[in-house]
Amino acid sequence: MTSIIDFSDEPRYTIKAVSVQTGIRPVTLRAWERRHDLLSPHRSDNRYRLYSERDVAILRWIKSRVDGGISISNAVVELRQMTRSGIWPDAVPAAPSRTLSQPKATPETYTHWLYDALINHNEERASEIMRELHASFDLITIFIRILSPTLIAIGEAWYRGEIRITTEHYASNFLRAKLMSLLQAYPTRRNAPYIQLGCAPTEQHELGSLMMAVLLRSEGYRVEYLGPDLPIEDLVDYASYEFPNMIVMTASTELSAFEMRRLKEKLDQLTPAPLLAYAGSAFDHNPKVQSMVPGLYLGENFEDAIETISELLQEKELA
Ligand code: B12
Repeated sequence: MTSIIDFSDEPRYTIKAVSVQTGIRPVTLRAWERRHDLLSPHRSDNRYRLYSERDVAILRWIKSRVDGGISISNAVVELRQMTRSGIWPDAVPAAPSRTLSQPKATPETYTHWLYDALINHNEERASEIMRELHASFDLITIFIRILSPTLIAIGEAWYRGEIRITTEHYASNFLRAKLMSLLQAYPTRRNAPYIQLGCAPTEQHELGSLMMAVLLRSEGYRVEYLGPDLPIEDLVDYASYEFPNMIVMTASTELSAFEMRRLKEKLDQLTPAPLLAYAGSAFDHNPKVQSMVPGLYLGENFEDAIETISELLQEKELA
């Protein structure tokens, strides 16, 4: 038997990859980390958690104890007592699960390939790349390390006059369609906490919001994606009979963010009032815009935002 201490402690896996390997949902992983001080995964440069082989082995061991009927707090105490006296438990063999296949290339190389396929309007190749990405990487890696840099490179090429606006539109519409079909591939859970997402009035940049909608659905939430340029009155009216638990709005310009300054006041008149949160580049690194719009700013990191949303919804449930 291999002991858990024999596994590498080099940071490697994102939370999604660990979730696939262990069968523990990301929300639960974060809750165990927060409430029981179970692990402190390394944080990458962009603040995403990275877990080691040893972390995965620890989680498998803890899960086997919990599955066996022991409470999570007792399992953690048990592990701590053992490790304190220098004994590490034997590793629990991995249960068969959906494993991601070995990627053909790094996320950076895939970014180049996708950029080339899109600026050459090569839809077949771009679709093939998307299929490979889904087979080999978790959603956070695909969104943050491949799709976002591809979009930024396209925006810069357009800004420098190297590609036409038609090409930029073609590329963002291609990615929008892929994100929509990903969103629709997840089941809609009627009984899970209900989150509506969309973009501020005049706002057309919707891909960040759409990515977040996919991530939240993959976490098991009931998610409705409402699209770009939402009129505030209509949004409030819709919320008044749909009763979402939370509304998440995005804005990339001060102007569109400013359009939302009365939204919280209006939503607070509903019973029950939904939670309101914001994100998007208008707020990122701009405290003036953050303070101008009442509501909670989620930050620019998708993983942290998911955690904040999970905490807020739990608090709301307890209230
Ligand atoms: C695609 C695109 C468009 C598309 C959008 C299509 C669509 N369906 O979304 C279209 C063609 C509509 C468009 C229009 C315009 N665009 Co444009 N666009 C882009 C481009 C190429 C990519 C944007 C994108 O989707 N990025 C991917 C997302 C994921 O990244 P992000 O938005 O930066 O978000 C980050 C964070 O804010 C956060 N985040 C975002 N959303 C959310 C949500 C949650 C919940 C959380 C937690 C986090 C989060 O995550 C991201 C990663 O950190 C950028 C280039 C660039 N450098 O970004 C230009 C860019 C943003 N656009 C720009 C401009 C100027 C415009 C126009 C004004 C052009 C014009 N003259 O008409 C219009 C504005 C329209 C409007 N009123 O909104 C400028 C903005 C400059 C500035 N800082 O003011 C950019 C930077 C291009 C450039 N180099 O000049 N655009």
